[in-house]
Amino acid sequence: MSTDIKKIAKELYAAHKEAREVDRFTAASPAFSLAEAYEAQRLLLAHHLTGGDTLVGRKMGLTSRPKMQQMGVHNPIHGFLTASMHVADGGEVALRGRIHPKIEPEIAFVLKRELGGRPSVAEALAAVEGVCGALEVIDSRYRNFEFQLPDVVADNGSSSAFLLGAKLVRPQHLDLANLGITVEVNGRAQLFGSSAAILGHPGRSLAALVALLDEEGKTLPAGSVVLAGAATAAIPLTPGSRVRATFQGLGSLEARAGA
Ligand code: OOG
Ligand code: MG
Repeated sequence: MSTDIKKIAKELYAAHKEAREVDRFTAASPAFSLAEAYEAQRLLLAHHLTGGDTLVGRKMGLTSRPKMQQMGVHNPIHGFLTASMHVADGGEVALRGRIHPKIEPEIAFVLKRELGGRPSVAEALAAVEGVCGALEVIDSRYRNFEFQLPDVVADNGSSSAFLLGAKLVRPQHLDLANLGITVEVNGRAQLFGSSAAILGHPGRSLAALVALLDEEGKTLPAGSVVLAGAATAAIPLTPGSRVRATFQGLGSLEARAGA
């Protein structure tokens, strides 16, 4: 029996809308494949767009060892970012409407021109307008954040919201291969990391994303925002907490969790 991709996308969209967890699909359908999962993700995006949202970029996930170890899944994946997922720097991330949100520091790229094909890291970075620090809120729609690779791909890489730092810096003005990152919660340092954790260099994540999209016959349009993947494990977003991420050369940004 083949997997019902349409049903999976519909269930994940409903789980997102209603902030309710579902069981991972690979439990009931062990044959659910990665190719089917990306198809389900495309259908999930179509549900969001039909609901009035717009596509503003892409995210990479599981590009660092801390994340792979935390989640028990060991291959980079990608997902989409929509306009309604964006929260302003310093803004509130509502906990109502989310299931079990976590937050993680990311490096983001903003493209000045379209990127397609299979670029080298240098070619990919040449299309970048600027780099900024970012935070991603992830909120797996799966019970206990438990999934296998096809499940998390279908669920848009657990993505829920993202915040971008105000300081946009040209990539050539940064030592992107080793930017220090600190995350403080309510003023206390909780996580330390380096951009080196992201495939050795976040530019590799960008180039890998473009190559993965090329396999689907897609490109990254000018203006796209790309999250390269978290450099550290994610931490639970607790009610009323303030999470501040500081990036060497890129300043800091802050998210406030709602009640
Ligand atoms: C999967 C999403 C991973 C990242 O930055 O590695 C991700 C998860 O942890 O639920 O966004
Ligand atoms: Mg992430």
